[in-house]
Formats: sequence, C-alpha cells, structure tokens
Amino acid sequence: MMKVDVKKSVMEVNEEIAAEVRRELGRRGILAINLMGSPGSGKTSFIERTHEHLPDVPLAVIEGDVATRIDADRLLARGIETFQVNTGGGCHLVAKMVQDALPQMRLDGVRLLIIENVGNLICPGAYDLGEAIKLVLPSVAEGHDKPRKYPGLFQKADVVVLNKMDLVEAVGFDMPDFIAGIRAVNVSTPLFPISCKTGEGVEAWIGWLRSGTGA
Ligand SMILES: Nc1nc2c(ncn2[C@@H]2O[C@H](COP(=O)(O)OP(=O)(O)OP(=O)(O)O)[C@@H](O)[C@H]2O)c(=O)[nH]1
Ligand SMILES: [Mg+2]
Ligand SMILES: [Zn+2]
Repeated sequence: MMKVDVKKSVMEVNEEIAAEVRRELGRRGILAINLMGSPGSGKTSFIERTHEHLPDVPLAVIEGDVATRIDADRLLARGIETFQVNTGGGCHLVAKMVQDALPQMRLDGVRLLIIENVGNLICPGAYDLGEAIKLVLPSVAEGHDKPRKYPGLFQKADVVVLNKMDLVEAVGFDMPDFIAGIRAVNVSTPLFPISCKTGEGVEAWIGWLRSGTGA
C-alpha cells in the first residue's frame, strides 16, 4: 500500500512541475515536442533532419541520455542550442529535469524546443514534461509489431514518425500490420513514414509541423 501512495505522489509532483514548465514555455512562445522512441530508432538523426528543413525556425534541444554528451555534441556541432541531461541510470526524463535545464539555455528568440527523451518505449509516456506534442518515433528495424506490444506509448502519441523507411525490404517490415497496430490503440494519430538517411518523407512531416503549429 505504502508503495502505491509514494508512487502516486511522485506522479502528482511531476504533473505540477510539468504545468509550470508548460506555462513558462507558453509565456516564451515556444512549442515543445517530447520526442520518444527506442534506443537507436533515429531520434537525434530526426532532430538533425528537422533542423535542416526549418532554417527559419530557431530551435533548441534538450538531450536526455543515461550517460555521455554524444548526442548534445552532435547537435552543438551543427550550431543547435543544446543542453545535455544525464539521468545516471534513469530510464525516462521527468519535468524537473526540463525545468532545471531551461534557465541554463539561451532561449531568446527560440520558437521550437525538442526534448529527446531517454531511448525507451515504455515509461517516458507516463511523465508529462510540459510539452505541447508527444511524438513517438519507432523505426522499421524494430519490427511492425511494436505498437501492439507497447500500446501505452502509441496510445498517447499526438503524432507518430516511422523512421528508416530505406530498410523496409531488408528487414521485411509489414506496413499494413504496423498501421493496423497503431489504429488499434490510437485511431487518429497522424503517421509520417520517413528516412533520415535518404530524406524520404521528411517534407510531409515538416508540412504537418508548420501547418498545425504555426512553427
Ligand atoms: N538506414 C538508416 N539508418 C538510420 C536512419 N536514421 C538513423 N539511422 C542510424 O541509426 C543509428 C541511430 O541513430 P540515432 O539518431 O543516434 O538514434 P537515437 O534514437 O537518437 O539513439 P539513442 O539516442 O541512443 O536512443 C545511427 O547509426 C544512424 O545513422 C535511417 O533513416 N535509415
Ligand atoms: Mg539520440
Ligand atoms: Zn523510466
């Protein structure tokens, strides 16, 4: 019993901080995306592609990883304002990490904030970070059954971007089954198949982002 009570209060505290983060981002006119997906699905590559296609939209990134500055260094090398958060073993970000990162970033003029969550298809969906959009980014390399096997995250997704379309043939990815799996848990989420390697499909994602958000 105690354990359940403690867990609930941790979630409640997170909700409160997320609401504060959301207000702060709203005040600054920043649209925030919580980018979630398995380790290696291509989240950082997706940020790089998105940045390339939105040269007119000032971007900042919070990079969540268990360890290392590898992803932050990749983005900083491209001139993207990036703050690295290391969870030291934690398998998801919490709103407090975002709240603590924001004052340490140069956000003047920034319009879009992408928060790359720790690679994980399970618990990141349970922790509101104060974002406007929950974006789930699986890749075909992980297999078409993932929406059925990890329904929680796909159910919460505001948008799904399916990466590594260049590998569909190589891995025997069954697109109709993947789509059916998504629709079983989330009837309305938009789905954008892309390849960060070839650039296929990236324009359609950018079009959605611009039209829906004014970014
Ligand atoms: N073939 C192919 N490879 C890709 C594509 N996108 C990313 N990759 C490769 O996939 C690997 C992982 O890409 P990352 O962008 O680092 O993935 P990530 O999700 O940020 O990884 P973590 O932060 O470690 O969870 C790298 O070797 C990329 O070059 C793609 O569209 N096609
Ligand atoms: Mg990454
Ligand atoms: Zn976790």
